[in-house]
Amino acid sequence: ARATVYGYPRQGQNRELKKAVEGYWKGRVTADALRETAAGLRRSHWQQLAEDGIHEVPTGDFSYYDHVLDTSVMVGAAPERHRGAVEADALDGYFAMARGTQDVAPLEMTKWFDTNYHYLVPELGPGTVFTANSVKQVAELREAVALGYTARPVLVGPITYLLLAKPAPGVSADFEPLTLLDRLLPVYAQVLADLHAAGAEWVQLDEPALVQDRTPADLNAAARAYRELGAAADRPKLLVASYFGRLGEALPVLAAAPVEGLALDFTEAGAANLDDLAAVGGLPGKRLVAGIVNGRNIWINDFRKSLATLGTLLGLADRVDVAASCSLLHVPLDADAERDLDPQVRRWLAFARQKTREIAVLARGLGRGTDTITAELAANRADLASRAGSALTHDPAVRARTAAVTHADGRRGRPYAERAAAQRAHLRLPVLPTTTIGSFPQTDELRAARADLRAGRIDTAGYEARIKGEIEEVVSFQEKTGIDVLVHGEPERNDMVQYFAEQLTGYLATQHGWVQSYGTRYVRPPVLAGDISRPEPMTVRWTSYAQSLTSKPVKGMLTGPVTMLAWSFVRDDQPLGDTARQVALALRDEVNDLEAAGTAVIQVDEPALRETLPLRAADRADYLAWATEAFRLTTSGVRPDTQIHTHMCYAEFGDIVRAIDDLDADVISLEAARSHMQVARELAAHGYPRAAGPGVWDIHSPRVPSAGEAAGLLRTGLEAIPAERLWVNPDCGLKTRGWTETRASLENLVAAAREVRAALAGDD
Ligand code: THG
Ligand code: ZN
Repeated sequence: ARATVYGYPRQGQNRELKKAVEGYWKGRVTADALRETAAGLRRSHWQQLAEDGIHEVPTGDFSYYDHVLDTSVMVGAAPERHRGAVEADALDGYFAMARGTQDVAPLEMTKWFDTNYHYLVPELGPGTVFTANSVKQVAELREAVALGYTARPVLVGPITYLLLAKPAPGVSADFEPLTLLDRLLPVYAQVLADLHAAGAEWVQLDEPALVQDRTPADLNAAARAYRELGAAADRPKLLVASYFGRLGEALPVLAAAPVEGLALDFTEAGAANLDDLAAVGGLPGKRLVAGIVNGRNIWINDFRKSLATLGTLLGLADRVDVAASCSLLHVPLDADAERDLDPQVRRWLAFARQKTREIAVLARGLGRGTDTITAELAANRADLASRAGSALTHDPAVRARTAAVTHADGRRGRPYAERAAAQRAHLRLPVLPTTTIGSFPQTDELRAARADLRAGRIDTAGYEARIKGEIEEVVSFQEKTGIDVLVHGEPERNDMVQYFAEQLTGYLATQHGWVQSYGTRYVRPPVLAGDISRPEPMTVRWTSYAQSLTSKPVKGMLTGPVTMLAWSFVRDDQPLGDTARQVALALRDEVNDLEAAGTAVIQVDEPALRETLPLRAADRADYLAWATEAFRLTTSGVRPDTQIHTHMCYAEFGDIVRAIDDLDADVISLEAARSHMQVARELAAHGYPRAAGPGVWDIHSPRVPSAGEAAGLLRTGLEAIPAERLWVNPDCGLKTRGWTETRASLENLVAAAREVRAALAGDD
């Protein structure tokens, strides 16, 4: 059996790629130097893979920014507005599509399935003409071949590419990109021919879109695509890869297609693939690549379980190879770099390098017999046992507390109408109250102060003095501007998940565990490894300090349990719902402590609630049940007159509007400025009974909205939501904005609220 992977982290151990690309943007790195760095990274990645025992390395998975954008370039589908830039200079045109220019908007970015990676959405229309451009794919294959590697180019498959696309600006919203399939297939056939000529024996076509619910028309298109590509005269062998779950109804389609290989996910998410494969009679005459090492978490594999699955697969295909369940893009590079971690805990972790070694061991055990890997099996068993028996993963006090949770713990004592009356009396806010989402600009000085603290240039007292100074400025600005519900501005927080993870027992932080989020931006997700508890209050000091400076209410700010899970690497040894309940109880203590310290308004953000929605509709009810329950458990320990807010940052949420209602938050703020208050109409259409703040300032752009413009949006909001339930706020937190536009925009926002209030009073 062969060991292989579908893709590898691109950035390098010290994020050399980020530095080179951003340096190029700033004019400090030449195009040649950037290409040099990129080629050096590819070389070192292939070398690592080969050293770690991978027989067949991927090519073409490398990217300066995003592999879906690379696919758009490969099929000649640059949007009209970027054509000039692309023709003038391929590299600059590429970055113009990714980031936009002074005059031209970039492609839209959205999440890659249910991962935390974001891709650039292809824009297509009835007029789209595709042309083959295999330069990048051919060049990277040649590099690997010249270095002596057995290489397999990896492409986004034609069905997934079209299903991820959206109608170009100006094209009717009901245009279906999949109708372009017949035009796209000859282009793919040409790229395959070019790769064949360059020496590819196999080419991989990724079709993760086929693990989602698909219509019969989609499935027919997939059948047609692979019938046609399979019939091409001059082509390499084709491996169609699926990942992120079970293929379901697409499995018989691909099994019957004239392609030489199929890759399936056999981790927990794709477990049903095993029975489904047996049900279609296996893949006689085909190569099966078994994605058995989880490519999305950071835990070591269970070799015995994997070998049992692989053994079953042997009877179901012509040959069985071993891989990770998906590209290793979604995990950090090397757990051995985590020198600060307890070595005991380190043994439980597998990042990309450790996973490739696991794949190699499993391939050897499968091919040559388990007696060739006895030492590895023993070590694996010991590592798994160490994790299962650890005090970190099993805290009896946490277990007892979660077991004792009752239905009533997740319910506010009083219905919304009664709470709203109590809160009106308690808070005495004007109609159309103004507030912000929580964070204020994270200035260079603040980041420098954090770096100074880490480097020991200032002590804790010096750092905290700077934080207090910043809170004083933020509070005084809000008072002067006339905001009604204030925030402390979150200057002490590096990241809305990391900040809490660092303070909760059961979470581990990494030093170098970077994972690409989009383009040159990376996150370092904390590892939710064990039972979660909160040794002491996490935010009360700062919120109380801000409250001591003003007589207006200061809102307490927390990250909700679902987002704490979504932006972490979560444990895989218990159901997600159980983990969420532990985090919820820890956060509930924080909510209650905030209330006890005199905080009358507490916001629990859940920007990731929709992101983690399962790919298949059938799995969604279960998810939404534990997710909403965790939020309610977090927020239901307070008095009726304490006002619970939540915030989510996406404009489209039709598929979870019921769940949002179930959260039973008193106030929700949402992204809305770009969509002209569409969310307000959606909430109204659903009969949403509580208060809402559809954003009137799009903070994702430095543009300052005028008071008139914000007032116009408020009036539009009032058509859907009555005045006594409408809040006035920006779309999202302000940490990425500068102070200049923050000052101007918030002044305009308050002026807009006053103008509309006055008009409402005049109507009476
Ligand atoms: N926090 C966490 N996860 C997230 C987000 C977050 N995932 C989804 C979304 N928000 C991703 N958005 C971003 C935005 C900016 C950056 C990364 C992800 C970013 N990163 C810095 C960089 O790469 O230079 C590194 C930041 C750091 O030093 O920690 O700018 O808000 N957890
Ligand atoms: Zn937001």
